[in-house]
Amino acid sequence: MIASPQSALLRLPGLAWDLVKLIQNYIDGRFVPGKREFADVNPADGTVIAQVTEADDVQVNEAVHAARRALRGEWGRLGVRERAARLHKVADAIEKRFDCFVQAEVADTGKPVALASRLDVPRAAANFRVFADLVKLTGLESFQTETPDGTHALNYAVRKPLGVIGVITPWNLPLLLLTWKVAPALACGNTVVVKPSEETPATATLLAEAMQDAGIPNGVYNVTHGFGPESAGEFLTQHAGVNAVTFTGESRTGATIMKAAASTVKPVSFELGGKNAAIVFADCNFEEAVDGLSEAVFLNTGQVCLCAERVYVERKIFDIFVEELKQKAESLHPGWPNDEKTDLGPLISAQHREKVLSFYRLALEEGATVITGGGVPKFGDHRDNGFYVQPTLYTGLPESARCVKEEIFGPVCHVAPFDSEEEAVAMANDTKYGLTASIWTGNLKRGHRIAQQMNVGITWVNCWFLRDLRTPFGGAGLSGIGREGGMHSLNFYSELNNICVRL
Ligand code: NAD
Ligand code: 6OH
Repeated sequence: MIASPQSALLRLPGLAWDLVKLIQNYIDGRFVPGKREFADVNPADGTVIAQVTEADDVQVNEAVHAARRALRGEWGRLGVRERAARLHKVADAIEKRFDCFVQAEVADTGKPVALASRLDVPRAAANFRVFADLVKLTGLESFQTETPDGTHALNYAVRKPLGVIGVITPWNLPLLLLTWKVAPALACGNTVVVKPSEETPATATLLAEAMQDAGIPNGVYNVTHGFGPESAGEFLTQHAGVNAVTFTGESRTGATIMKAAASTVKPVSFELGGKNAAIVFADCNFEEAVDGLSEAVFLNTGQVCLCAERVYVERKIFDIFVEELKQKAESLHPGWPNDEKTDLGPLISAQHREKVLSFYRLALEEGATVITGGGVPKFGDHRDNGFYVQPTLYTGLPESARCVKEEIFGPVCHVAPFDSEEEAVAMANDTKYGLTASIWTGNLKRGHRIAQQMNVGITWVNCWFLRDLRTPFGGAGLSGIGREGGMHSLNFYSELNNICVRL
């Protein structure tokens, strides 16, 4: 592990904390404090693990100006091959600091060390490598055009950076989701000002050190900490010097950001909330489906936008499926992140736990049958001050219930039976969201047929959260605007200039 000014003082939750550190903004290649501070809380035991300096409007302005200057400096002059090489170096620097990144992510989120080591940090490095390779290896279309007088013209498009990109990200997969946007933005030659979630400031800050290691020039990557309204988030989205905003978070926040971006007609890319359905047929591979659904409902304590909160099961196997999923839920070990047995972390904050528990209460009012969970685990130690909830399964709710319609974002789902394919498709599609669906069947013809009827951006057949970073990623309806991933990211983060040459 590499000791560094930002990372050296982090400790794993569950071990003794002897120091509270200051997480600073990173502007134009320097770590800078702000006028106000807020607390970074460890969700596993509720202790304050760091203070974070909030960027005011002056600092956000400085960051945007630094990013604009960097566009005109060394970064703007680099060819695509060298830019790609530097992004590979960022990935190398992340891998070199692997343990630091894991510790920082775990400290902020309380998620199991095993999960951060398997998912979050490797994906951060992969995001840089994939977009570095893609931008280097892919070309753009060209057309030979016939003109009315019988001559020809040649049309070809060139890719230019959009400019300064505002990147606003949530707390559930902080580093994965931040780098999912920063990597393609930089690959296309842009510069960025990021505003990570106020709940999870650490890994975005550590990434600044990886950028320095990799020789990314000052001003290319800037970090401004703070909140949304009347804070760094709003200052960034309203700033006239920001050329585009890419945002992952709640649908309601997306609507607010869209209004802010409208005044300067900024392009936006939004990855928003979901109320995702899974459809399980009686002919599925039963064990694989139970294992898959257990991941799809409980991974990261249900705090993944792709998670299934509505599970529809063919009536023939409904009772046995519910029983098996219950066994899975009850076999999960909530606990300290650094305990190898732990496979269920806390929720992110006291406030988010209150939201999830309010849905647990609402489910009862709406007439749900509680199959398992519905409360808070008791540990008898400091974890009782953390933000854990029990993994929870409900049945028996009408499709119109708020618990079936609204995103909860916790380790919870409602399981309902269906009798026909048409009924399952209709129920799955009966939502204002449209992020993901998963279909579990031994009949691939049926899998294809249903997949094509899903009003979502991503459908998995006999799998869930199986990612190929070249594929389009995003949501329909309230779940987002646009697609990122592969060429879709490159196209969002570029200004395409079509050049028509008469021959
Ligand atoms: P959130 O919308 O509350 O916050 C996300 C970010 O937006 C934070 O950095 C926050 O500070 C900032 N923000 C809030 N108000 C703002 C404003 N007015 N102007 C500018 N910035 C503002 O979301 P969250 O609670 O952090 O994350 C959970 C949500 O994110 C869930 O709804 C989840 O489904 C969604 N999500 C979606 C995807 C996806 O790919 N579709 C991925 C992850 C999370
Ligand atoms: C949402 O919580 C998860 C989003 C995942 C991705 O954006 C991805 O690229 O895998």
